[in-house]
Amino acid sequence: MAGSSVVRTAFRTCPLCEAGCGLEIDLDATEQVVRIRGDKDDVFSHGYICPKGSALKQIHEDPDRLRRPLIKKNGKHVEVSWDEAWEAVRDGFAKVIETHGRSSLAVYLGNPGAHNLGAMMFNKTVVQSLGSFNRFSASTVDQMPKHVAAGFMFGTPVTIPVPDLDRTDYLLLMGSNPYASNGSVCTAPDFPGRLEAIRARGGKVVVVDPRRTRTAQEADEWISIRPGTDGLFLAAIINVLYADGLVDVGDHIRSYVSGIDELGAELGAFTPELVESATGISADVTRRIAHELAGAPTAAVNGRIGVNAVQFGSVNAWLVDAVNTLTGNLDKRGGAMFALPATGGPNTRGTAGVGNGFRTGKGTSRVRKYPEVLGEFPVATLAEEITTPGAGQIRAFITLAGNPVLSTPDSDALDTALSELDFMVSVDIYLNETSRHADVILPPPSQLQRDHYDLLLLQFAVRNVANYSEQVLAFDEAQPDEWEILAKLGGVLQTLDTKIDPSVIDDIAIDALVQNVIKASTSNVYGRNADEILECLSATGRRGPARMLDFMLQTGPYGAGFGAVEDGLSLQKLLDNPHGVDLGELEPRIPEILRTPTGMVELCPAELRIDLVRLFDSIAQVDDAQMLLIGRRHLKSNNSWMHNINVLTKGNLSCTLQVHPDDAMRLGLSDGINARITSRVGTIDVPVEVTESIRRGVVSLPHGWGHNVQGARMSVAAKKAGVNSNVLTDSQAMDPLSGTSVLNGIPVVVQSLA
Ligand SMILES: Nc1nc2c(c(=O)[nH]1)N[C@H]1C(S)=C(S)[C@@H](COP(=O)(O)OP(=O)(O)OC[C@H]3O[C@@H](n4cnc5c(=O)[nH]c(N)nc54)[C@H](O)[C@@H]3O)O[C@H]1N2
Ligand SMILES: Nc1nc2c(c(=O)[nH]1)N[C@H]1C(S)=C(S)[C@@H](COP(=O)(O)OP(=O)(O)OC[C@H]3O[C@@H](n4cnc5c(=O)[nH]c(N)nc54)[C@H](O)[C@@H]3O)O[C@H]1N2
Ligand code: SF4
Ligand SMILES: [Mo]
Repeated sequence: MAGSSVVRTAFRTCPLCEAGCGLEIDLDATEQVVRIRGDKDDVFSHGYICPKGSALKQIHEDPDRLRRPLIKKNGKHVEVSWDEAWEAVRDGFAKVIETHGRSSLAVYLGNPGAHNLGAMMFNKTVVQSLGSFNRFSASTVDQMPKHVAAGFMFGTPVTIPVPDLDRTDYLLLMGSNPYASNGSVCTAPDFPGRLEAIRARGGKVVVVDPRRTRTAQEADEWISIRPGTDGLFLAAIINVLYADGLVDVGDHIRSYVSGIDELGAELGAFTPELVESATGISADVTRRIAHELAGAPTAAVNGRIGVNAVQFGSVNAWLVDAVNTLTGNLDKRGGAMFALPATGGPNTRGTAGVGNGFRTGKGTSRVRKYPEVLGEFPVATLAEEITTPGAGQIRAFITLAGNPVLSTPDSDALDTALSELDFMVSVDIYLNETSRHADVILPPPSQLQRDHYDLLLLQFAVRNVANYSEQVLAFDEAQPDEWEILAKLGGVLQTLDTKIDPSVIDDIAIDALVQNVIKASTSNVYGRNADEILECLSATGRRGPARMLDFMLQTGPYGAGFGAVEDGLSLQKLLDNPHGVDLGELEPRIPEILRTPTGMVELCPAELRIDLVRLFDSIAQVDDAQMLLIGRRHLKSNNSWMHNINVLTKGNLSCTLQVHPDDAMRLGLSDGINARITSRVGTIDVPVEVTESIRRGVVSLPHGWGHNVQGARMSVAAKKAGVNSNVLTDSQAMDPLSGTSVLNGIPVVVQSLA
């Protein structure tokens, strides 16, 4: 029996997705993981786990996972010592900087970094050490529209409301399939269970999606929408709220909302009748949903990938929260509320209730002149920045936990561009589709060998909690931690010297952080002595991210303030509570949370309103005969990088093109035969899966596949390679306000290859 050899049990938060489930990890006498289960005592996940969580064992043990640095020699990757790798990094950058200057350096930050304490603390060291503005990330194929909308409405890009899942009476879920994904920018372990609880307590769940997903099947109602038209549907809902006298933001925030009349005027033309042929949703249904939202005791609208990675991503994100506000549900129990994260954040610091607000376009990309958003350029512009000659052309490139060759639009073009670079470094655990282009690959330890705290996603949690996980398994010999790799990479970039010690960079960083916070009059350590605090922090023997986290917890909204607040939070308190610390239900935060210059919720900001003209014009552009491609996710897959884990990929290949039976009939397609699918930028052949669960005129393909490339080292994934859907997505198609790529609603032609 597996349990018999267990000598110790560790508790740890799963870092694989936003749910952050608590895991119970049994180890034997040789420090092998025997079994991973959901931690029943976790204060947030209560024992829930999905199949990916227990696969942390298999990821750790995967023979293909990199344990030593690789250098490309004569076109082949070979293992080298860390010293040799760092020398190659220094030499590579030195040469490019000497020839082309620092403006030729660029970085891409991938998704796993958002769930990684070391990366959250030290990615910025790399970014700031480049000396160029060429920063790209997975955000512009993901949630950037939410940051833009939140920034203009509430004053900071992370002031994003989440549906109060556990107390709401009515949930309208748009473009999200939590039964597969567990939701997103809405941290809620066991999201499906929380949806079922809404229905069990007499509430209603409505899903808007072109696919009848598992989430739609389990809901009270599925509304099938034409891809890309959610903005019109939302505009029509708002139109009804005004026309039928249903607008009431509620007494709780009435004096803090501006732009109510302006928004009504802007959307006066978007009647349900006008948009119904475009959205495919009858005017009656739109009216009914508007009335249901306004009439429910509490209600919340939530929108994710299917309404963010589309042509009106930012408008959609804005209108979702406009509906929440107009129906009286913003910042209300059971409505759309804001978390109060234990580590604090941009909306807990500074003066409560007012701030500098948000802006974009502090610079533009070199080639296409795309405006900067949150210090980044759209990843859809990356390939052209590498291939277009001229001053500032990207010649050296770093990826930090990213696989843009499979994750970003027009992948073939990016793949080719990466092969033309002078120098590339990847900090990654695999030699994969992207990192095979790297001259040097620096592998961090496995997830189980690192400590963890979800610094980012707990800002969007449906309940306030804090949980810290210690490293479960020891490092392999000579293995630096991920934060040490990042700090050193930053140091080498700055000094072009390999002798730089990460701990020196760490000391400088914590010193700067402490100096800053003791000067803030609203902080709980205002005016304290920096040396005294630094001594307290260092007395624990902790360094790196753990030490910084301790400082952030102690000076956060629940913090102990280094003795200033009795029973307050500190890292020690989290260590004493391995199942997490529950900080309670979400509480109203308006007006304190606002950081707009006016101190108001801006319901109709000029920067977002400007895109309504394009939204209106889109009605006339809808073409019923045009096939549209959308994406999807599978429970046992995680973006592009977990397909090397046999326990997850065994069984049927999930990389199929879903087609409605009527379309299949018309196009001569049937189950298992190959279809050829062509977009403006690419063509791929993929097996067909005929299913009633997809809307007519729409086809669906998951992303993150296409592992049959030369030079990668993912032996399991290569056997079930699938195809890369992003060969079809178009780098010219973007949400203009956020620079987010259009990954859903791609015009395609589908042909039978039978
Ligand atoms: N068509 C289409 N494209 C999409 C999407 C879609 O819905 N449709 N979704 C988009 C979304 S939401 C996202 S977030 C992006 C993801 O885009 P990316 O972040 O670029 O891609 P991932 O597949 O997450 O790849 C993560 C990389 O990090 C490595 N890695 C894993 N764990 C670690 C770690 O702990 N440390 C380090 N250093 N490396 C690690 C993996 O080996 C892999 O190379 O894809 C986007 N692309
Ligand atoms: N198992 C698993 N879990 C994951 C991931 C994973 O790859 N696998 N990735 C993680 C990441 S990085 C993220 S960002 C989250 C994403 O989490 P979700 O946002 O829930 O992502 P999806 O499951 O892709 O659901 C998107 C839904 O949008 C629908 N859709 C497509 N186009 C449109 C449209 O125009 N309008 C509407 N209304 N719907 C549309 C699709 O049919 C799909 O059902 O998941 C995270 N969790
Ligand atoms: S849902 Fe699965 S992958 Fe996500 S945190 Fe929980 S166990 Fe990990
Ligand atoms: Mo994502």
